[in-house]
Amino acid sequence: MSYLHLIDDTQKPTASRDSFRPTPLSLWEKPRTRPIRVFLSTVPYDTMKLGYGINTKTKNKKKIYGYTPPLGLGMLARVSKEYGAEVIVNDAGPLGDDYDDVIAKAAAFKPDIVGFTVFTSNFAQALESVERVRKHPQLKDALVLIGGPHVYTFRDKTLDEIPADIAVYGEAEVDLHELFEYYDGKRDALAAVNGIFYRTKNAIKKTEETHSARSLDNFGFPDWSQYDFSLYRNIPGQIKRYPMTSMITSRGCPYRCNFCFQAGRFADKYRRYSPELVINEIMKLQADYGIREIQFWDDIFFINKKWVQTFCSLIKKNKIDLTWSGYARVDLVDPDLLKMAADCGCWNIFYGYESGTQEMLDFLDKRATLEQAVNATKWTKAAGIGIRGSFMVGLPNETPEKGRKTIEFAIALDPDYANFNIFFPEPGTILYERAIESGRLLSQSYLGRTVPVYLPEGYSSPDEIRALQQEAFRRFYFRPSYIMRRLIRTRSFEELEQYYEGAMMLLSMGKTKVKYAFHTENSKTGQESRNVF
Ligand code: B12
Ligand code: SF4
Repeated sequence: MSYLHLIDDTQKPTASRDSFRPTPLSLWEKPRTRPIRVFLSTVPYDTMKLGYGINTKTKNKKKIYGYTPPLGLGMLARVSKEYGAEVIVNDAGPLGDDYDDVIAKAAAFKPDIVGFTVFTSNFAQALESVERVRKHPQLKDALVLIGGPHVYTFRDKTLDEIPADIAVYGEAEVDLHELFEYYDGKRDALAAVNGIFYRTKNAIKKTEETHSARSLDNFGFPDWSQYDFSLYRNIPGQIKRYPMTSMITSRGCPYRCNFCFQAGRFADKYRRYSPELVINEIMKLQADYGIREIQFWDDIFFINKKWVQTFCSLIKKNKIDLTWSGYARVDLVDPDLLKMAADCGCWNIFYGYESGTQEMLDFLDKRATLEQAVNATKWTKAAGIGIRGSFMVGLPNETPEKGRKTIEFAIALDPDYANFNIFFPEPGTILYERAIESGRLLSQSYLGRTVPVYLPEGYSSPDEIRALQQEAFRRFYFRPSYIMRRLIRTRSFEELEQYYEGAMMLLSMGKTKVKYAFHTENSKTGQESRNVF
């Protein structure tokens, strides 16, 4: 592809080099006449529609739900500013940006570097975004970076598929700083910038890993000034008070559930900020932005009792008025811990229950029991904390009968909200490898998460899985006792509106008709299929 920047890391950069110099040339000016300009963006992607198959258009107006601030880009903005660069974070989803909007904003900023986050789910949108940057006359010289979960997994292949210059394949704080140093001549060659794949004349080259190199306390927190907090409204029922933000107090997960990206081959090493630093940051967020609620996105917020105890005691000591929620494992909570959390503002916990049969939990290497799920649920309710539960249907080895056991278990546990996800074999995980080997991946694979992409032996068709998911939502949410309870507990018009919209969203799920075929080598071109459903 002729529009790609080919980088020759064997030569020191000089302004006289033409075809292989990294662009833009302004980055090489010595002394630099202006700071490096960095435009960081998420790609246009309607999370609710494409991620959950939910139509968010209610009462003839589109409401934007399902977004929280892109913390990764905020971290990179912080690194950029600390280096002296000028930076903008553009969160396309909640802004309602389409490609033209993103590209117009980028062009207006005249960036030297344009960076996009790529998820596997939004690969197509990332590809389109990068291609448009390449074609835009005012952006064609910008260096294009990509990073995020998709790059963690697909590594050098991402540069085969997306015409970016550099792919950062892990967490990027250190790598971006090193890239800036390279432009300032403090690093001899791109080969000395760790954690990246980059193009040379003949090949895509990889540099050393920086993965999980530093303690999180040294990284600091995102540049919060990049976010317009009024934009962020997560799914109805997930947030109690606004303005809200999300926050991460740890990275990685020490567990190895075989379906989970966090346990995948390229997952980060587990690390956590100190509770004192987190509390400090929360107080700053409240003083500067009036934040009233935090959704902790840690894979397991309640992983270490001592950490949570210190965190809670600091909330009390500093009289912080905060409501918050986080993820927990059913085997890691106890009544004391839950009471303490409730007492310092925790109003909701998210449990990954996954399945209603022990056989499936063991198969998933979840290392938790149904009994622990029952106890954790009982204790959480007793502490006065609400529960969101996540379940999966359409798992390998599952049959519709076992799937129904999951529905019945969810109803018996009776959390406040339950999500029934169709199993998605996440690239980089053990179950993904097995799904490939089994030949039961469907050719709709990466178009979205709203349809089955894997057909277990026990199901006759993908539509049977979708029907089971629908049945799960219907049986769980449209129970008269559930509806009554929700209505009785409703305290404000805003809550009522959220429940109404949540119900409308559920009713709009799964309306699209999809044609499937088993995935084969040629499926991408649509030329071959063994069995069409
Ligand atoms: C918060 C979150 C969300 C939020 C906000 C997303 C956002 N814009 O950041 C919301 C709710 C919108 C969301 C939605 C979805 N999410 Co999500 N989400 C997360 C979560 C819990 C935390 C992300 C985070 O903030 N991490 C902390 C920051 C500091 O790390 P980071 O984002 O990875 O960023 C670092 C690096 O990746 C890299 N990097 C990131 N971007 C860029 C860009 C450039 C240019 C460079 C150089 C580097 C770089 O540098 C950053 C700093 O080190 C992760 C799980 C996790 N623990 O990471 C899942 C996760 C990222 N989500 C996931 C999924 C599947 C989804 C959905 C598809 C779910 C759905 N059914 O719709 C949607 C898709 C949304 C989309 N736009 O495509 C998967 C992604 C798997 C994959 N391979 O793509 C994850 C890993 C969860 C999981 N275990 O499976 N998500
Ligand atoms: S499912 Fe939860 S506990 Fe298991 S690896 Fe993923 S984040 Fe960790």
